Amino acid sequence: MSLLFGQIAFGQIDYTKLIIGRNQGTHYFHDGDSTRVFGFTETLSEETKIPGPTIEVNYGDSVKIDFWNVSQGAPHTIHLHGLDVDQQNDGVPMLSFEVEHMLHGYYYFKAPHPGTYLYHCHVGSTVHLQAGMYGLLIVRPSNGEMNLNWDNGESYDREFSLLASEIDTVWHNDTILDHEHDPMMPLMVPETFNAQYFVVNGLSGSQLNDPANYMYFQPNEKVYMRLANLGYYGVRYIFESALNARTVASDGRPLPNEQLGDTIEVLPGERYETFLQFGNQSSSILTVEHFNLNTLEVSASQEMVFWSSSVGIDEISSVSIYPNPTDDLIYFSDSPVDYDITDITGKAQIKGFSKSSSLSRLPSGIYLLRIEGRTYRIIKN
Ligand SMILES: [Cu+2]
Repeated sequence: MSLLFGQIAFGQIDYTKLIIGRNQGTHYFHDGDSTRVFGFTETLSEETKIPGPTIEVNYGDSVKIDFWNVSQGAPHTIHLHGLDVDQQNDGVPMLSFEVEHMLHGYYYFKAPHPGTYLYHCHVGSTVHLQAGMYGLLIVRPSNGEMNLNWDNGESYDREFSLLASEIDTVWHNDTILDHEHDPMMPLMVPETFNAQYFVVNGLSGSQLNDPANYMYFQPNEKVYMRLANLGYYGVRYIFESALNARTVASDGRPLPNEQLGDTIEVLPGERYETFLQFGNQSSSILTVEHFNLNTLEVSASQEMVFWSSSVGIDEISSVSIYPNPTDDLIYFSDSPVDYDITDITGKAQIKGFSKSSSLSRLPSGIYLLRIEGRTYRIIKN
């Protein structure tokens, strides 16, 4: 009767999610460098990515996370950050259980308030987390409705989730990652955490404003942003004021009063939920700053791009614009034509009537060239 006992103890399970723990992943940075990472995947064939898969559940559901640790070496856990779960299911090794190599561990919880949460491994505390074992957990309304923030809440057309963190590759060498595991002994790790890479959804530098990673929207859409930080730096998400950013929830709870403001500061472990209202703009820039929590100095300021799907971009290869990416001079026509070059916010940079143009005075970045009613993308090195 033990099976029956189990069903009574946990009640009916509405949703089971398999999460696999791995310790042999490779993360590639924008500058071509790479580093070893730990991480979570949903299938055995998948590459380990930072962050791990987003776990999505419905408010009120009884959820079982089936955590399968296929990695060699130290055990792992899943700590559900911000969820009200009991201690046995909280994934803090000293207070619940650890999952050894090739074993399954099961975490049970009833999905609390709709909102944005985090999960991460809690072994070696900071070591496995920064090695890459973390991801987002979203609790949707009770009927599972997408495009609604909570039961009887506010609807939206589209949502984007951004999870900021950092990577200090010194912490990723094999000696630290392949540590002997003794829960009573502190790990020998570097005294400082000096990130070389500041990431959002695992992307850094030019990866953040690569068209493949644009956040695409349609004109006049209302967009819901889930803004999270699971690094060791503070993070500021800075929207253009035209989007009228309106923050309505923090750490999985509606705010008593919505906060108007373009800058949303998110400290480690925090989450905010923010509405944006798009109009007819073709694009908008989101600036993401990581700042040192001791000195408050900004360590990285990077840009992400919202791009209107209604603005088609012709591929550069369809006309003879060369070289691209370009350092300086581009040629785009056999005979002089009217052209204008703007940055991706639409701000005019260069205008003229010519067969070619020099970009030498522009900083490196992405620009748009318009000739004869068509738009082309130029990437300046
Ligand atoms: Cu771990």
